[in-house]
Amino acid sequence: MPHKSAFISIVGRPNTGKSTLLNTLVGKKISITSHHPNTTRLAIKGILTEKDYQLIFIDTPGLHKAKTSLGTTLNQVVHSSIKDVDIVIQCLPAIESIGSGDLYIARQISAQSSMKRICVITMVEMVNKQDLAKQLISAQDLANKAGFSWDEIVPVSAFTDEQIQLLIDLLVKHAENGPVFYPSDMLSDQDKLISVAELIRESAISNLREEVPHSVAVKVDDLQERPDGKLVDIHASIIVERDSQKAILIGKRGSNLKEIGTNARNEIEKILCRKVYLALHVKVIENWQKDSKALQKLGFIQN
Ligand SMILES: Nc1nc2c(ncn2[C@@H]2O[C@H](COP(=O)(O)OP(=O)(O)OP(=O)(O)O)[C@@H](O)[C@H]2O)c(=O)[nH]1
Ligand SMILES: [Mg+2]
Repeated sequence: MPHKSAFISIVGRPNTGKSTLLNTLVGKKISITSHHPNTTRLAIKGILTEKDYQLIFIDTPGLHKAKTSLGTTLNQVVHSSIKDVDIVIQCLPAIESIGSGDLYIARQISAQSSMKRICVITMVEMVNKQDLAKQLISAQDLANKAGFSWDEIVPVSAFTDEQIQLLIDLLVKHAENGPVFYPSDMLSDQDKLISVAELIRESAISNLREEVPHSVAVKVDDLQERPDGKLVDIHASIIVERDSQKAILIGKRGSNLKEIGTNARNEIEKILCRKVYLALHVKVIENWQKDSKALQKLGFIQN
């Protein structure tokens, strides 16, 4: 069989299970996830390599109505990630009705005529067969309204792995003959400093409520391996937008920050396969989400 490969963009509204799906498809945590919307802020590649094929998935931020410069930048990331891919997956959660946000996205992918369009109904272990059947019909209607028909509609659960292999098989079916783009042992193209920053952000947002997670950014200031090779020293800044958020993040006598640090350290040790010393510093950059200079400094906007 000739070798096949495809670049596959995963798009959808915020909180529709895109990053969890990517991690399940690749079999490793590549992209951070949370129950808060707008968790993903970068186009993150996850790579699945088998003998006969290589699938390169691109996780994207949830497309939403932008209220800040950050939101606008994130939406631009989505728009550019659906150009020049071979296949696009639109995620629609089984547990929510399909609405205008989904239609907006479907229309965007409708405009890209050359690629395959696959609808993935996520979180199917949460609904019964009847509700799933209704969602499948709504998904079909969505494509009709946007002016195309899906190449496949696949209901899956990233939690129970239900139909994940079927989805992979269908993606391979739609992939064209093509080369191996990345080394077979490479699961992601993510820079080590970014992966570490993302794990710290994941730990921080799982510890926080309501609007605060949106205000959190993380920057690794320094990462050094000790000469004996056994320990990695990491200094990182957690950035928030207001002093009140800084106080929440730190918590009573530093208890929250300590918990955030411990959880993040455990996850970082898994990816670096070393013991880690992690020092976290909390900084305030007033309204950084609305400040294009700050966005540039934090690496969201390339200059
Ligand atoms: N029950 C269930 N929950 C899921 C499944 N997949 C994802 N979730 C949950 O749905 C929430 C959102 O998942 P994410 O993967 O972060 O969603 P996302 O689409 O990447 O979100 P953004 O990055 O904010 O756009 C998290 O709480 C996940 O644990 C699933 O298959 N079943
Ligand atoms: Mg995500």
